[in-house]
Parts: sequence; structure tokens; C-alpha cells
Amino acid sequence: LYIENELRQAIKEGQFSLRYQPQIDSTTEQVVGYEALVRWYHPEKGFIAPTKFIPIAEATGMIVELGAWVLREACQFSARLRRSGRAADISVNLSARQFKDVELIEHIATTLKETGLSPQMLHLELTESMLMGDVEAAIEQLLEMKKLGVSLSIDDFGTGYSSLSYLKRFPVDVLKVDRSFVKDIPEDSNDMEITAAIIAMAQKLSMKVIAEGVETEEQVAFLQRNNCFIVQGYYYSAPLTEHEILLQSQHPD
Ligand code: G
Ligand code: G
Ligand code: NA
Ligand code: MN
Repeated sequence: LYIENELRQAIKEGQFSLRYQPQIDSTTEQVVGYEALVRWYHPEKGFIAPTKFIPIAEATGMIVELGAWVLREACQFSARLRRSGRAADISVNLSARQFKDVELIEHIATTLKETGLSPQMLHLELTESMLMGDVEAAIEQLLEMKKLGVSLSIDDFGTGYSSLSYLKRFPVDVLKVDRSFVKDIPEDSNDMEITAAIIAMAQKLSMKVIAEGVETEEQVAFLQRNNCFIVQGYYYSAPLTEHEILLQSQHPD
């Protein structure tokens, strides 16, 4: 209850902020999108990691309010970038609770309208486990989201329990290869096989693929050889503040 009140207070007092991690086309080294990642700087306790507070926000239902704030903030950021002539897609993580919320569709529609962001620039990231409980209900919800014109991604792909027979029924546009598979490339040959297989499967299903957690040039080269060109990770950039992004693009190189 204590942390729940703190979360509520934190939203009210503006203790949350977003960082944006660039998603790069490794063939051109151009930024094609950003993933929004929430940060909490508590006035006394300092930085609190999302892995610590997201599960609590989820369990208490506070994630609906926090998620609404994140979505609006991220859409405004992308709309501002576009107005300044540097259009880039924006990816936003959704939690299980948000995905099940009956008001989600209306909420996304309202946020798009109020921020003026084109729906096709918004990517919503879901995890396999969110889709695997009531599969039919999940497909319904995904179809409603697609009707808004947004793009859908499966995050952390390969770590959950999605059945491949369902995967082809989900109207999903992007698979994000989990960073646990990328981390030990090229030392771990199993991880290389798995990563190559995920990329090949995504292509067979006409999905795009983004590799996460890319930290080395060798990993970029491996991914390119296996037809994965969009990457995200420290090799190119950590998550950045909007200020850092604006400075960067004013001073190329
Ligand atoms: O930001 P970091 O790189 O530490 O992310 C840690 C975890 O927190 C990741 O699993 C990420 O998906 C999750 N996360 C970060 N921002 C958000 C958010 O806005 N909403 C939700 N639901 N999860 C987030
Ligand atoms: O679960 P999700 O994929 O949303 O998690 C994103 C998390 O991964 C964020 O916490 C982000 O800071 C982190 N991250 C982003 N790039 C890298 C990377 O190259 N290496 C590692 N170890 N973590 C990364
Ligand atoms: Na994510
Ligand atoms: Mn991920």
C-alpha cells in the first residue's frame, strides 16, 4: 500500500520521465524509430528501476494511469520530432493489465487524436505471455488495435510461451528478438541458431524483425548476414533524453 501511494504521488508530482532508445537501420545507420522507456527518479530514494516498480504498478492497477501518461508523453515526443522534420516511429510497452483494459482502444484513439500523431507511427509492444491466456480474446483485442491503424510488436520474443500455431493467427507486424539470444553471439552457437531461426520464421510470416540488446559490431554483422537489419542496443545507443536526441540531430557527427 505504501509503494502504491508513492506511485500515485510520483505521477502527480511528475517524478517519472521517459528515455528513448534509437532503433537503427544498420545498413544506413539511420534512426528509424525510438522505444520509450519509463524512468522514476524519487526525490529521496533516487533512481528506482522499472523492473522494481512496473510489477507493483501492475499488481495494484496503477499501471493503467502510469501507462496512460507514458503513451501520451511518447506520442507527443514523436509528434514533436515529426514537426521538426525528423520523423521517427515510436514504440511503447504495454503491460498485461493495460492490454486487458476495456477502455484501452478508446484511450489509444483519444491519445492519437489529441497529440496529432499518425497512427502508423505508433508501435505497441506486447509480450507473448499477455497473448497466451485467452487466445481468442487476445486476437479480438489485437484486431481492434489494428483497426486504429497502429503497428503491433511482440517484445522479448522467444522467452515466453507462445505457440507457433497461434503466432500466425496474431495480427502482429514486428517480432523483437529478445536480447538474451543476442547477448552471447558469436560465442554461443545455440543462440546463433535460435536467432537465425526466429528471423527466418518472422520472414515466413511476413513480419518485420528487430534485434534487441545489440552491443557489438560482430553481432550487427551476424544479424545482417541473417537478414535482420533493424537493431536496438548499446552498440548504437543507450536510451536517451529528448534533449540529447535534439542536440544530436542538430550536430550530425
Ligand atoms: O528501461 P529498462 O531498460 O530498464 O527496462 C526494464 C523493463 O521495464 C523492460 O522489460 C521494459 O519493457 C519495461 N518497461 C520500461 N518502460 C516501460 C513502460 O513504459 N511500460 C511498461 N509496461 N514496461 C516498461
Ligand atoms: O523488455 P524490454 O525489451 O522492453 O527491455 C528493454 C531493456 O533493455 C531496457 O531496460 C534497456 O535499457 C535495456 N537495453 C537496451 N539496450 C541494451 C543493450 O544493448 N544491452 C543490455 N544489456 N540492455 C539493453
Ligand atoms: Na520493450
Ligand atoms: Mn524486449
